[in-house]
Amino acid sequence: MVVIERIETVLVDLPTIRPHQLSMATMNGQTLMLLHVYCSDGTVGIGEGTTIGGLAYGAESPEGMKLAIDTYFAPCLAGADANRVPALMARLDTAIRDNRFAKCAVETALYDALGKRVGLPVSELLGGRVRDSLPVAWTLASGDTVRDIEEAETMLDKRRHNIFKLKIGKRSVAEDVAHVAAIKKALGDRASVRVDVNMAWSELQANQGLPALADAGCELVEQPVSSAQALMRLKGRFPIAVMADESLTGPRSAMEIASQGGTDVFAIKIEQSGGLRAAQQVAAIADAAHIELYGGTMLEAAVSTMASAHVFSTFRSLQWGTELFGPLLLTEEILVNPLQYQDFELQVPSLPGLGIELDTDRVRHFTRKVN
Ligand code: MUC
Ligand code: MG
Repeated sequence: MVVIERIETVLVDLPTIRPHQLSMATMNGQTLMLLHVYCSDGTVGIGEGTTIGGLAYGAESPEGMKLAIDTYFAPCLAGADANRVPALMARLDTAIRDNRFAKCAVETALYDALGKRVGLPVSELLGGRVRDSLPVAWTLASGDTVRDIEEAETMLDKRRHNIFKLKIGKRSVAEDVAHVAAIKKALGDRASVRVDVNMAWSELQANQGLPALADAGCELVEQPVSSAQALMRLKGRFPIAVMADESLTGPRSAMEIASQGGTDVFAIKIEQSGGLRAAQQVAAIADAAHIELYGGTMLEAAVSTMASAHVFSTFRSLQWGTELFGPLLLTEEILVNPLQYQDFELQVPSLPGLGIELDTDRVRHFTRKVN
């Protein structure tokens, strides 16, 4: 039997290429909680836990995940059969409540190790991929309309992105709508424009903002309000797709939303779902309820971005593409071979496990010294 011998975690701090402005936080850097799972056959799996703006997005932080894994997850998994990933996750679910992001990091590492052991990519362990590359949106969030337009033009020229998500919700509804309209006017039919309000609007503001956004040529609005009930009330009211993000916290919430009126689209995130298989379950619920799919990000670096890519590659429908651009927002490369972004898509590797290798020197260089 191959058993889990030990689990090690580190915090890695990486700068962003520019300040990234969201309604609830401005990010100048990203902190990754990277973990290694060492197995008795010599295989080593890697996983990542990342959040947005520390605790600005949710109840877990990279520092908290490290503490939880070192103190509670690692003893719970030591000595267990490393091949039985669903059984290991069930064991964690019994022993540890919530901690969805940390669980996702652990499950990622367990599947990476299993894939390396049996010579299969994670996507095949998850039932099999239906695509080898994924469309990738870019987020315009410099806080400045002219700079955002320049950034979008550069991305179009490089053929890296032609879908743009604009972060709004920090300014007034009228100012935000003017910002979106200016960008859509500059880009025209060459690009699709969407917005993410990150829950900043009241239902009244959303009722004012959505029709104006639709008029401006914006095709989708992500989580304009915090209440799932209000989100569902907005669906179908204006000619703009309504997408759930923060309201989706795994299969149970997906089931509740799907059965109570639903939204047009689900932004599925592996960490927010509580893991790779949980994200697939959210996708299955969406499919059954005729809710369209989008592959979301927690602005993760390469490890969790690739774990997400393997999961999303198994989705039969992926009507709105993905936003797996996280590594491109960081100034530093932490892989031996960078992820492949070309012709508006991210390639999903077909090597065993996640199909990536960490550059250990660079990871060590950016590892926080006092953990
Ligand atoms: C979110 O709320 O979707 C995704 C892209 C981005 O810039 O921020 C994230 C978080
Ligand atoms: Mg969002």
